[in-house]
This record gives sequence, C-alpha cells and structure tokens, in this order.
Amino acid sequence: MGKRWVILTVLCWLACLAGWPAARAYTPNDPHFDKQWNFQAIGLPQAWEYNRGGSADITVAVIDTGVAYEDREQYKLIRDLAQTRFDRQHAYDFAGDDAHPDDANGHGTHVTGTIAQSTDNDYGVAGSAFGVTILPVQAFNAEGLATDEDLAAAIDWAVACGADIINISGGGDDAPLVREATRRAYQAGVLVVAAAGNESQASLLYPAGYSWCLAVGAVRYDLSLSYYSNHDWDMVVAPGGDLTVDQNRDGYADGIVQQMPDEVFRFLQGTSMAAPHVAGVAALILAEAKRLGLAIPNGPARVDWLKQVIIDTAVDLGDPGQDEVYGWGLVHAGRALAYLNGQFTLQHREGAFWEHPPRGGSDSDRIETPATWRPERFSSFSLEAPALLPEGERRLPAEP
Ligand SMILES: [Ca+2]
Ligand SMILES: [Ca+2]
Ligand SMILES: [Ca+2]
Repeated sequence: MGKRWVILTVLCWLACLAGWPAARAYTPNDPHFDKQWNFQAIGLPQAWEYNRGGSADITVAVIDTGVAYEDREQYKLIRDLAQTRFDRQHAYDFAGDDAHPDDANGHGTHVTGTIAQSTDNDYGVAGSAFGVTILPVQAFNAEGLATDEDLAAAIDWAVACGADIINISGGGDDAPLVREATRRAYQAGVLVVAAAGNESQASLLYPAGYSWCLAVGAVRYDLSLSYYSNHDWDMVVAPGGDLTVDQNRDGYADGIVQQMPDEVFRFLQGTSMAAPHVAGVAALILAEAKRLGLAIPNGPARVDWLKQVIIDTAVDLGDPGQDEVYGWGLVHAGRALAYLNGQFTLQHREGAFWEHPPRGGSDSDRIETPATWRPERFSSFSLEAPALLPEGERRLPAEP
C-alpha cells in the first residue's frame, strides 16, 4: 500500500511540474449524455470545468434549414431548445424570404443542438457551447438545397447582425458569390466553419475549401476517418459518426444524437454533424479568452488567431503532424481551454493528454442497415447530412 501511495504522489508531482491540469470533468445531468461519445472524444467535459458552455455575448449563426426555435403555425420550439438563447430579432429565412427560419427539414435543428442544446436541464442531451446565443439563418430549403444567392445573402446577414462564428453544414462547387461573402466574413473577423463534404474524396467542397474558412472532416468512435468524409491537408476533424457500426457497444449506431423538430432524439452522421462541434469549440475559446481578459485581435487577425488556437491544440491523428487524411487533427476543447489558461503548452501536443476511454471497437461490430444514402452533387449548395436508419437504431427511447 505504502509503495503505491509513493508512486501516485510522484506521478501527481510530475504532472503538476509538467503543467497538466487535474483531469477534472463536468458531467451535466441530461439523462442521455452518456450516448454522446462525441463530446467525450473532444474533451468537452474537461473544457466545461474552465468555461461552462460559453457566454451570451458570443453569437453563433447557424446557416441551415432553419431551427425549431419558435411556436408558429405547424412549427414549435422543441423542449430541449427551450432554455437555449436565440437572437429572435435577427432570425431570418433567405430561402422563403421571411423573418421565420422554421425548420421543415430537421437538419438545422440537429446541427443547432450540437452547438447549444439546452444543457443540464435534466432532459434529453447536451450541447457543446450551450451558453452562447444562436442566430438562426435559413438559406437551405426543406429539401436541403440553397442557391448561391441565398447562401451569400445569409452569410452577409449573419456578419451584419454581429455573429462571431458562422456554421455552414453544407457545401457545393466553388461559386463567386459565396466565395466573396465568406471573404467579407473573414475581413470582418467572423470565423466560417464549414463541412468538408461526404463524397469520400481527397478534396473539399466549398465553402470549406476556401483557405479563409475552417474545413471540418468527420471521424467515428475509434477516431478513424468516417468512410464518407472528404479530406485534405487544410482541415481539422471532429466526430461525425458512423451509423454502420456500434463500436462503443451501447446498442445504438455510432451517430451524433440531438433532438429533432418532432422531439425525437436521432442519431445522424455526416460532416454536417462534425462541423458544429468545431463551431461550438470556437465559441468556447472566444468566451474563455474574454473571461480571462486576453487580448483578442480584430478583423481577419481574429479569425487567424481562433484557427491557430484550434490547430495548435488539436490531437494529431494518422501520420505524424499535418497530413492529408486528418489535416491538422482532432479538435479538442479541453486542450484548447487549458491552453488559454496556460496549462497546456505546445510541448504537450505530442504527448498523451487526457487519454480517451479505451476504444476496443472494430469493424466486426458492424450493424447491417440499408444506409445507402449518398449525397448528390448539385450545381448549387446542398447539405452534408445523413442517412436515416430504421427505427430503433437511430432514436433514443421517449422520455416521460
Ligand atoms: Ca438537455
Ligand atoms: Ca453506439
Ligand atoms: Ca497527423
């Protein structure tokens, strides 16, 4: 016994010397939080020890199919977004040209949940940056398609309304209107986070492919690249899931679970699901930097700074250093916020830092499903989202 105590003491002392924070973690009381392997994978419980979900003065614009954020006509504010803060004054729908970006598709509501699902409300699941303000901006119609004009207008609108970060879980071909709108966002100091695309190809869709945006590819539970994810040197990865496997053996396909407009908690997969993890982490970084009183640059330097923090604290995957499969690596909220607090230095990057739970999964855990959904390529922009699986594998049981 005595020997063991001595060893532990030495380890703690070495850990303190190395500047590692105690691996404290905050666990919210949402009953289905244990299904959110994706949040464990990027160290959100550790990040929340520094900053519990960000702050209301940080605005994340979700440019998507709308959000289930209001009670109007056949639409409703879903229960697990009821405590989430929305900028209702500036919410806008460019696809329908009205002030009501209600979600007839479900994609935008799921994406919003990953950023700011109402958290620690004793119901459903958690979000990553649940304390921020969400600006719902609709550019994609109920079929998940957007024109260049609508997407560009939505980006300009989000910037004009004071967004700090824009999430675009959609993509398409290079388009001058969208290229210039994202460039204006960059000049204004707004980080545009965008899905890499689901074509399994070694190139990015746009706007992800613009160097001034931040492209996000998808990994699954074992942190290998998801089979559908596009990839490139200039991107980061985040959990997007893989609905064909149950590597963590929790009885559910390994998707990303959030609440949909019909209030069902569904597992979806896609680089669409990966991107909002990065938007959420970026929001936490901004909120924590403000809380600490750090000097945050303005204009394009602000975007460069945010990207640098994300890249410098990413977990290297695949070949050592930046590579063409995982880009800069896995975004990691815990490391990023520890870094802002001087408790994670760049020398720690190569070492084990907050080890992940054991990942024994393999393809032998495969689930046979008719998950054959493949995104079509459109000349305009389409969403980088999901396959719908048979009932039971994609939804959590209803709660009382
Ligand atoms: Ca919740
Ligand atoms: Ca699973
Ligand atoms: Ca690497």
